[in-house]
Amino acid sequence: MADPDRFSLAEVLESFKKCLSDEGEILQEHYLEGWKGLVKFMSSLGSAFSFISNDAVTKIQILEDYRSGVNGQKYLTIQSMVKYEVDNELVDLTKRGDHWDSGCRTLLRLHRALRWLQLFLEKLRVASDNSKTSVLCTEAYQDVLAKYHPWIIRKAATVAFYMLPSRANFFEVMNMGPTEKVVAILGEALPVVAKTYDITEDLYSQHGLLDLP
Ligand code: 1PZ
Repeated sequence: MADPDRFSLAEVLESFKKCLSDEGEILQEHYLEGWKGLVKFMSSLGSAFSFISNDAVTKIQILEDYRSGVNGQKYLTIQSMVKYEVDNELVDLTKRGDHWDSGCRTLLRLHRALRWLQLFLEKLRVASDNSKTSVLCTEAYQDVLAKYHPWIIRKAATVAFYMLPSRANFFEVMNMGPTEKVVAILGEALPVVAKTYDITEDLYSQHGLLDLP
């Protein structure tokens, strides 16, 4: 039985499953719930990761504030947010200005990190028991996320990755039971995360929002 007070990756993956509606809309409530779970997980990894979780928390909060604000209805799904912000010129498209903290640019940062997560978890899933989590994490980071970060962040992130526990301990912190079960849950859930990523990527691409400053 999973202990409800501990982080469980299964719950995070459940949130990412729930965030995808049958119509292909992405519900922000569950998307952000998934991110909150990941932040909880990162805090259990120690203070070396707090600069990463602090940034994620700030971004989640910006989006939560829109959701609970006067125009909250417009932020129900990622699709409705994009339409609302683009139609009303609430997005800085080329350089940071009055709308430096738009929902669209804030979510884009989480969206890019979701690609890292997908890649990292896939690497973990297929890795052997003695493979180094830090190496898998660094590879996934270099492949998809590092290009968006300045040198100083890349450096700090790479140093933090060295602190990651072994694959077996990592699965233990994930609180999902024996390794075979973790591998099975990942195999089932990762395609859903991939679908959420792809839908967001297409949406941003259609609106020319993939390089928001
Ligand atoms: C399991 C170990 C955790 C590894 C996390 C891998 C991601 C490394 C990201 C390093 C981010 C460092 C902090 C600040 C970054 C910000 O500059 C950028 C861009 O935002 P801007 O400056 O433009 O406002 N922020 C991001 O890229 C979002 C990062 C969110 C990271 C969430 C990680 C979730 C980890 C899940 C753990 C399983």
